[in-house]
Amino acid sequence: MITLAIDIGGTKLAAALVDDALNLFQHRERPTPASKTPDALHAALQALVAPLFAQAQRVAIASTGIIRNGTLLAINPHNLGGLAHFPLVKALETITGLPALAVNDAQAAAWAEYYALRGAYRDMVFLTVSTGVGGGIVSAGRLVTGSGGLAGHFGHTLADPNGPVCGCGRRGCVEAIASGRGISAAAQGDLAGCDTKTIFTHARQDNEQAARLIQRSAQALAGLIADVKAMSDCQCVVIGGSVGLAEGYLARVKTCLAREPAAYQVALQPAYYRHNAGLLGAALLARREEL
Ligand code: ADP
Ligand code: BMX
Ligand code: ZN
Repeated sequence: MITLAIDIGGTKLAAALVDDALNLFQHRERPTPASKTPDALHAALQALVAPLFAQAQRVAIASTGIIRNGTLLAINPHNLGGLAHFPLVKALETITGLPALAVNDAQAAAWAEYYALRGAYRDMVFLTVSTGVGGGIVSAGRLVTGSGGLAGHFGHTLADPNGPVCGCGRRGCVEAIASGRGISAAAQGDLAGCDTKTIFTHARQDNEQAARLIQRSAQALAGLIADVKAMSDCQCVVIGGSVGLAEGYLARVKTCLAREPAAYQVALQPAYYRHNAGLLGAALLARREEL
Protein backbone atom coordinates (compact mmCIF):
# COMPACT_ATOMS: atom_id res chain seq x y z
CA MET A 1 0.00 0.00 0.00
CA ILE A 2 1.37 3.44 -0.91
CA THR A 3 0.44 6.43 1.26
CA LEU A 4 0.65 10.00 0.01
CA ALA A 5 1.95 11.76 3.15
CA ILE A 6 1.62 15.54 3.44
CA ASP A 7 3.12 17.85 6.10
CA ILE A 8 1.61 21.35 6.34
CA GLY A 9 3.76 23.77 8.36
CA GLY A 10 3.65 27.54 8.81
CA THR A 11 6.69 27.95 6.52
CA LYS A 12 6.69 24.98 4.15
CA LEU A 13 4.45 22.30 2.68
CA ALA A 14 6.04 18.87 2.14
CA ALA A 15 4.74 15.72 0.48
CA ALA A 16 6.14 12.27 -0.27
CA LEU A 17 5.05 8.73 -1.06
CA VAL A 18 5.55 6.24 1.78
CA ASP A 19 5.44 2.44 1.40
CA ASP A 20 4.57 -0.16 4.06
CA ALA A 21 8.23 -0.50 5.08
CA LEU A 22 8.28 3.29 5.77
CA ASN A 23 10.51 4.03 2.78
CA LEU A 24 9.91 7.60 1.69
CA PHE A 25 10.29 8.60 -1.97
CA GLN A 26 9.50 11.46 -4.39
CA HIS A 27 9.79 14.04 -1.59
CA ARG A 28 8.61 17.51 -2.69
CA GLU A 29 8.39 20.87 -0.90
CA ARG A 30 7.00 24.32 -1.56
CA PRO A 31 6.45 27.43 0.58
CA THR A 32 3.25 27.74 2.61
CA PRO A 33 1.19 30.57 1.08
CA ALA A 34 0.44 33.44 3.46
CA SER A 35 -3.20 34.29 2.84
CA LYS A 36 -6.29 34.69 4.98
CA THR A 37 -8.44 32.93 2.39
CA PRO A 38 -8.40 29.13 2.00
CA ASP A 39 -8.10 29.28 -1.81
CA ALA A 40 -4.34 29.92 -1.80
CA LEU A 41 -3.65 26.90 0.44
CA HIS A 42 -5.97 24.74 -1.64
CA ALA A 43 -4.14 25.71 -4.85
CA ALA A 44 -0.69 25.17 -3.28
CA LEU A 45 -1.69 21.71 -2.01
CA GLN A 46 -3.11 20.82 -5.42
CA ALA A 47 0.17 21.79 -7.14
CA LEU A 48 2.22 19.95 -4.48
CA VAL A 49 0.46 16.59 -4.79
CA ALA A 50 -0.42 16.65 -8.51
CA PRO A 51 2.61 14.54 -9.62
CA LEU A 52 2.21 12.07 -6.72
CA PHE A 53 -1.35 11.05 -5.99
CA ALA A 54 -1.93 8.69 -8.95
CA GLN A 55 0.60 6.30 -7.34
CA ALA A 56 -1.08 6.32 -3.90
CA GLN A 57 -4.05 4.50 -2.35
CA ARG A 58 -4.62 6.83 0.62
CA VAL A 59 -3.65 10.25 1.98
CA ALA A 60 -2.18 10.97 5.45
CA ILE A 61 -1.87 14.62 6.50
CA ALA A 62 0.20 16.03 9.37
CA SER A 63 -0.71 19.69 9.78
CA THR A 64 -0.05 22.69 11.93
CA GLY A 65 -3.16 23.74 13.87
CA ILE A 66 -5.75 22.01 16.02
CA ILE A 67 -7.14 19.21 13.86
CA ARG A 68 -10.78 18.50 14.71
CA ASN A 69 -13.00 16.27 12.56
CA GLY A 70 -10.60 16.63 9.64
CA THR A 71 -10.60 20.44 9.80
CA LEU A 72 -7.63 22.71 10.61
CA LEU A 73 -8.43 25.31 13.28
CA ALA A 74 -5.46 27.60 13.91
CA ILE A 75 -4.71 28.38 17.56
CA ASN A 76 -2.23 30.96 16.21
CA PRO A 77 -3.55 32.15 12.81
CA HIS A 78 -0.53 34.49 12.42
CA ASN A 79 1.55 31.37 11.59
CA LEU A 80 -0.61 30.84 8.48
CA GLY A 81 -0.87 34.42 7.23
CA GLY A 82 -4.13 34.89 9.16
CA LEU A 83 -5.84 31.71 7.95
CA ALA A 84 -7.91 30.37 10.87
CA HIS A 85 -9.93 27.56 9.31
CA PHE A 86 -9.31 25.05 6.49
CA PRO A 87 -11.24 21.86 5.61
CA LEU A 88 -8.15 19.64 5.22
CA VAL A 89 -9.62 16.17 4.73
CA LYS A 90 -12.37 17.42 2.43
CA ALA A 91 -9.86 19.37 0.30
CA LEU A 92 -7.45 16.45 -0.11
CA GLU A 93 -10.23 13.95 -0.80
CA THR A 94 -11.56 16.28 -3.52
CA ILE A 95 -8.11 16.84 -5.05
CA THR A 96 -7.02 13.17 -5.04
CA GLY A 97 -10.23 11.11 -4.97
CA LEU A 98 -8.57 9.04 -2.19
CA PRO A 99 -9.57 8.53 1.48
CA ALA A 100 -7.68 10.94 3.77
CA LEU A 101 -6.82 11.24 7.46
CA ALA A 102 -5.46 14.35 9.23
CA VAL A 103 -3.65 14.84 12.54
CA ASN A 104 -1.73 17.70 14.15
CA ASP A 105 1.89 17.85 12.88
CA ALA A 106 3.58 17.53 16.29
CA GLN A 107 1.20 14.76 17.38
CA ALA A 108 2.04 12.88 14.15
CA ALA A 109 5.78 13.42 14.70
CA ALA A 110 5.45 12.20 18.31
CA TRP A 111 3.95 8.97 17.02
CA ALA A 112 6.79 8.43 14.50
CA GLU A 113 9.44 9.17 17.11
CA TYR A 114 7.77 6.83 19.62
CA TYR A 115 7.85 4.13 16.91
CA ALA A 116 11.57 4.86 16.33
CA LEU A 117 12.27 4.32 20.06
CA ARG A 118 11.04 0.72 19.63
CA GLY A 119 9.71 0.33 23.15
CA ALA A 120 12.65 1.95 24.98
CA TYR A 121 10.17 4.31 26.69
CA ARG A 122 6.37 4.16 27.14
CA ASP A 123 5.96 7.86 28.02
CA MET A 124 7.55 10.45 25.76
CA VAL A 125 6.93 13.94 24.47
CA PHE A 126 7.90 15.41 21.09
CA LEU A 127 8.47 19.16 20.74
CA THR A 128 8.92 20.96 17.44
CA VAL A 129 10.64 24.34 17.36
CA SER A 130 9.78 25.58 13.89
CA THR A 131 7.48 28.39 12.67
CA GLY A 132 5.69 27.87 15.99
CA VAL A 133 6.37 25.58 18.95
CA GLY A 134 4.25 22.42 18.86
CA GLY A 135 4.04 19.27 20.94
CA GLY A 136 2.79 15.70 20.98
CA ILE A 137 2.36 13.31 23.91
CA VAL A 138 2.64 9.53 23.99
CA SER A 139 1.45 8.24 27.38
CA ALA A 140 1.60 4.54 28.33
CA GLY A 141 2.24 3.79 24.65
CA ARG A 142 -0.81 5.70 23.38
CA LEU A 143 -0.86 8.90 21.33
CA VAL A 144 -2.86 11.53 23.25
CA THR A 145 -4.75 13.88 20.94
CA GLY A 146 -7.51 15.01 23.34
CA SER A 147 -11.23 15.05 22.64
CA GLY A 148 -10.91 18.33 20.70
CA GLY A 149 -7.38 17.91 19.30
CA LEU A 150 -5.72 20.41 21.67
CA ALA A 151 -3.57 17.96 23.70
CA GLY A 152 0.14 18.75 23.55
CA HIS A 153 -0.11 22.37 22.43
CA PHE A 154 2.74 23.21 24.83
CA GLY A 155 3.86 26.21 22.78
CA HIS A 156 1.00 28.14 24.36
CA THR A 157 2.08 27.67 27.97
CA LEU A 158 3.69 30.58 29.82
CA ALA A 159 7.38 31.43 29.41
CA ASP A 160 7.35 35.08 30.55
CA PRO A 161 4.37 37.01 31.99
CA ASN A 162 5.95 40.21 30.62
CA GLY A 163 6.76 38.69 27.23
CA PRO A 164 5.27 39.55 23.84
CA VAL A 165 1.61 38.89 23.05
CA CYS A 166 1.23 35.59 21.16
CA GLY A 167 -0.95 35.15 18.07
CA CYS A 168 -3.17 32.85 20.18
CA GLY A 169 -4.21 35.84 22.30
CA ARG A 170 -2.20 35.05 25.47
CA ARG A 171 0.83 37.03 26.64
CA GLY A 172 4.29 35.52 26.98
CA CYS A 173 3.71 32.08 25.45
CA VAL A 174 6.76 29.88 24.85
CA GLU A 175 5.93 30.10 21.12
CA ALA A 176 6.10 33.93 21.13
CA ILE A 177 9.69 33.72 22.40
CA ALA A 178 11.25 30.42 21.31
CA SER A 179 9.79 29.77 17.84
CA GLY A 180 11.27 30.75 14.49
CA ARG A 181 8.70 33.55 14.26
CA GLY A 182 9.39 34.61 17.86
CA ILE A 183 13.15 34.77 17.31
CA SER A 184 12.89 36.85 14.12
CA ALA A 185 10.18 39.14 15.58
CA ALA A 186 12.55 40.15 18.41
CA ALA A 187 15.45 40.98 16.06
CA GLN A 188 16.44 44.65 15.95
CA GLY A 189 19.08 46.91 14.43
CA ASP A 190 21.42 45.04 12.06
CA LEU A 191 19.23 41.92 12.28
CA ALA A 192 15.81 43.59 11.85
CA GLY A 193 13.81 41.81 9.13
CA CYS A 194 16.12 38.73 9.07
CA ASP A 195 14.52 35.30 9.12
CA THR A 196 15.61 32.83 11.77
CA LYS A 197 17.78 30.74 9.43
CA THR A 198 19.77 33.92 8.70
CA ILE A 199 19.94 34.76 12.42
CA PHE A 200 21.57 31.34 13.05
CA THR A 201 24.12 32.12 10.32
CA HIS A 202 24.93 35.44 12.01
CA ALA A 203 25.29 33.67 15.38
CA ARG A 204 27.92 31.35 13.84
CA GLN A 205 29.77 34.49 12.72
CA ASP A 206 29.82 35.75 16.34
CA ASN A 207 27.01 38.31 16.06
CA GLU A 208 26.17 38.99 19.71
CA GLN A 209 22.50 39.85 19.21
CA ALA A 210 21.95 36.70 17.14
CA ALA A 211 23.52 34.54 19.84
CA ARG A 212 21.38 36.28 22.50
CA LEU A 213 18.14 35.67 20.56
CA ILE A 214 18.96 31.98 20.13
CA GLN A 215 19.93 31.67 23.79
CA ARG A 216 16.60 33.29 24.81
CA SER A 217 14.77 30.68 22.73
CA ALA A 218 16.80 27.78 24.17
CA GLN A 219 16.19 29.07 27.72
CA ALA A 220 12.42 29.28 27.15
CA LEU A 221 12.42 25.77 25.65
CA ALA A 222 14.37 24.33 28.59
CA GLY A 223 11.85 25.90 30.99
CA LEU A 224 9.05 24.30 28.98
CA ILE A 225 10.79 20.90 29.09
CA ALA A 226 11.03 21.13 32.92
CA ASP A 227 7.29 21.97 33.02
CA VAL A 228 6.50 19.06 30.69
CA LYS A 229 8.49 16.70 32.93
CA ALA A 230 6.58 17.98 35.98
CA MET A 231 3.21 17.49 34.25
CA SER A 232 3.79 14.16 32.52
CA ASP A 233 6.81 12.43 34.14
CA CYS A 234 7.80 11.44 30.60
CA GLN A 235 11.04 9.47 30.28
CA CYS A 236 12.25 11.18 27.13
CA VAL A 237 11.74 14.41 25.17
CA VAL A 238 12.50 14.39 21.42
CA ILE A 239 13.17 17.70 19.64
CA GLY A 240 12.41 18.41 15.98
CA GLY A 241 11.65 21.31 13.62
CA SER A 242 14.21 23.34 11.67
CA VAL A 243 15.11 25.51 14.69
CA GLY A 244 15.14 22.51 17.06
CA LEU A 245 17.42 20.57 14.70
CA ALA A 246 19.69 23.53 13.83
CA GLU A 247 23.36 22.97 14.64
CA GLY A 248 24.18 23.79 18.27
CA TYR A 249 20.58 24.49 19.36
CA LEU A 250 19.92 21.26 21.30
CA ALA A 251 23.26 21.61 23.10
CA ARG A 252 22.18 25.05 24.34
CA VAL A 253 18.83 23.64 25.54
CA LYS A 254 20.63 20.82 27.37
CA THR A 255 22.90 23.31 29.15
CA CYS A 256 19.88 25.38 30.27
CA LEU A 257 17.94 22.28 31.41
CA ALA A 258 20.94 21.05 33.41
CA ARG A 259 20.58 24.18 35.64
CA GLU A 260 17.04 23.10 36.70
CA PRO A 261 16.57 20.94 39.85
CA ALA A 262 17.13 17.17 39.56
CA ALA A 263 13.41 16.28 39.51
CA TYR A 264 13.00 18.07 36.16
CA GLN A 265 15.86 16.37 34.33
CA VAL A 266 14.84 14.16 31.40
CA ALA A 267 16.63 12.50 28.48
CA LEU A 268 16.69 14.89 25.48
CA GLN A 269 17.37 13.77 21.92
CA PRO A 270 17.02 15.04 18.35
CA ALA A 271 14.31 13.54 16.13
CA TYR A 272 15.45 10.23 14.62
CA TYR A 273 13.42 10.94 11.48
CA ARG A 274 14.69 14.55 11.39
CA HIS A 275 12.44 16.73 9.15
CA ASN A 276 10.34 13.75 8.03
CA ALA A 277 8.88 12.82 11.43
CA GLY A 278 5.49 14.44 10.65
CA LEU A 279 5.19 12.75 7.23
CA LEU A 280 6.09 9.31 8.61
CA GLY A 281 3.90 9.67 11.73
CA ALA A 282 0.86 10.50 9.62
CA ALA A 283 1.63 7.52 7.34
CA LEU A 284 1.94 5.22 10.38
CA LEU A 285 -1.42 6.43 11.73
CA ALA A 286 -3.11 5.86 8.34
CA ARG A 287 -1.67 2.33 8.30
CA ARG A 288 -2.95 1.70 11.86
CA GLU A 289 -6.44 2.96 10.95
CA GLU A 290 -6.41 0.74 7.83
CA LEU A 291 -7.64 3.78 5.93
P1 ADP B 1 7.45 24.45 9.32
O1 ADP B 1 7.15 25.31 10.49
O2 ADP B 1 6.76 24.89 8.07
O3 ADP B 1 7.23 22.99 9.62
P2 ADP B 1 10.37 24.47 9.65
O4 ADP B 1 10.44 23.30 10.60
O5 ADP B 1 11.38 24.47 8.53
O6 ADP B 1 8.97 24.63 8.93
O7 ADP B 1 10.54 25.80 10.53
C1 ADP B 1 10.56 27.06 9.94
C2 ADP B 1 11.41 28.01 10.77
O8 ADP B 1 12.74 27.47 10.91
C3 ADP B 1 11.57 29.38 10.14
O9 ADP B 1 11.52 30.35 11.17
C4 ADP B 1 12.96 29.32 9.49
O10 ADP B 1 13.58 30.61 9.40
C5 ADP B 1 13.72 28.43 10.46
N1 ADP B 1 14.81 27.66 9.83
C6 ADP B 1 14.76 27.00 8.65
N2 ADP B 1 15.95 26.40 8.40
C7 ADP B 1 16.76 26.69 9.45
C8 ADP B 1 18.13 26.39 9.79
N3 ADP B 1 18.88 25.66 8.98
N4 ADP B 1 18.61 26.86 10.97
C9 ADP B 1 17.85 27.59 11.79
N5 ADP B 1 16.57 27.94 11.53
C10 ADP B 1 16.03 27.49 10.39
C1 BMX C 1 1.28 26.44 16.58
C2 BMX C 1 -0.02 25.70 16.22
C3 BMX C 1 0.18 24.20 16.48
C4 BMX C 1 1.41 23.65 15.75
C5 BMX C 1 2.66 24.45 16.13
C6 BMX C 1 3.88 24.05 15.30
C7 BMX C 1 -1.35 26.83 14.49
C8 BMX C 1 -1.54 27.12 13.03
N1 BMX C 1 -0.36 25.98 14.83
O1 BMX C 1 1.47 26.38 17.95
O2 BMX C 1 -0.97 23.49 16.11
O3 BMX C 1 1.59 22.28 16.06
O4 BMX C 1 2.40 25.85 15.89
O5 BMX C 1 3.58 24.23 13.93
O6 BMX C 1 -2.09 27.36 15.29
P1 BMX C 1 4.68 24.52 12.80
O7 BMX C 1 4.00 25.25 11.71
O8 BMX C 1 5.77 25.28 13.42
O9 BMX C 1 5.15 23.16 12.37
ZN1 ZN D 1 0.19 31.38 22.41
